[in-house]
Amino acid sequence: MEMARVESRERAYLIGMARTSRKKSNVKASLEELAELTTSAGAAVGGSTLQTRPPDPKYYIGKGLVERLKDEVTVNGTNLIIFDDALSPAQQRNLENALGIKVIDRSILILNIFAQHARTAAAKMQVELAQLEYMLPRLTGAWTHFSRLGGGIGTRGPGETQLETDRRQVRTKIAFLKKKIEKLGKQREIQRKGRRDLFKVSLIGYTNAGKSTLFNNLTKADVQIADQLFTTLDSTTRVMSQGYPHKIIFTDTVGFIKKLPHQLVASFRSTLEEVTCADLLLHVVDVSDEDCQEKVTQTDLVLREIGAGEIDVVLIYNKIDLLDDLPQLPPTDRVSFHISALSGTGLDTLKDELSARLQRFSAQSLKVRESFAD
Ligand SMILES: Nc1nc2c(ncn2[C@@H]2O[C@H](COP(=O)(O)OP(=O)(O)OP(=O)(O)O)[C@@H](O)[C@H]2O)c(=O)[nH]1
Ligand SMILES: [Mg+2]
Repeated sequence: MEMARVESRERAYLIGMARTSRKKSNVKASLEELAELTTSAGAAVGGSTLQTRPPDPKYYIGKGLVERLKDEVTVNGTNLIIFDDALSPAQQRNLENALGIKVIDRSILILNIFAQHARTAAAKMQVELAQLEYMLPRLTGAWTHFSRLGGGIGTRGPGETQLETDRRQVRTKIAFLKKKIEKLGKQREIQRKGRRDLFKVSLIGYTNAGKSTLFNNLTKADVQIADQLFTTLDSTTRVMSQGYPHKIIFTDTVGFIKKLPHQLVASFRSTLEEVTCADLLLHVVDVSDEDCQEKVTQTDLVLREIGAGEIDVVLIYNKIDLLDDLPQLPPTDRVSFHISALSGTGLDTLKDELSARLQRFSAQSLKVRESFAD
């Protein structure tokens, strides 16, 4: 049985496009990440191509490559094409008609991984909403024949249910989900009000940086950790007092990625509000990753997008146990720490910093309360 499953697995061919050759190395890194996303979603990567040219209105890629892809399909058994960039619904449809196989883009892939990893009711609702919002403008053409092209990536909802493809039903479902998510947001708001006077620290960063590992280490919680993209989708909060001068609240939450579909950012707003209400952000960075500077930049972009760009940030350079020497990183005016969340190296120094900031925060809020009392 296991054999049959592997045989029927989707075999994907990946395509990235650089408008100028200057952009090539960025696109190459992005393609490598697309390959990771593809395997995370459960498909095999059969090959990839990086084209340097302006996009073609009809197929996005050049006609020569469309011909080569036909060979990929017949000779190598490719049954899925994944683009690193967003395709217009028309381009997607033209390519699918020319090749006879499913064509998707990075956004659908990310949405699909979120759908597979959603465990809690809240995460499931938020992912489904994002998927439906993404599909709605596409339902006229390309999407409806996904059912003809079979299941797999692009058709899965949370919990492996098939997504609706009827416009009217999709609209009704969107309205229903929005209402339920709004209710959930209100509950979270009430919880947050109860913690108004406490020092709130949120762990944020690129996916797979080690946020949950650090969170577990700081709080002795038992959040799931895995070497894959988007393990954590919901936020977890713990109040700590042991080892700190006052109560402190830690929150672990969903990771960020380059080109995070904006539908996801919108529907995860209530989860991400834990981040926007924090007093301090611990920006966790995997320094063993060659591309970590670019990932810091991308994370900062998402932070600004969700309205958390003004919050105090401490950089946490994580996974130093994987390096022989401390990493050479460009100078930054932000406070930074080198740690290994896995082995615990550097955590004492980080905790001292948190204690000091907590003291200052508590002294400040005491002053504010006294001035109100006067
Ligand atoms: N060597 C080493 N590995 C680490 C360290 N911290 C985390 N990891 C590993 O990195 C992988 C990702 O860790 P997580 O804590 O799940 O990362 P995350 O940032 O929560 O990831 P998402 O929830 O998927 O966004 C796991 O395999 C961890 O064991 C570290 O300090 N050193
Ligand atoms: Mg995590």
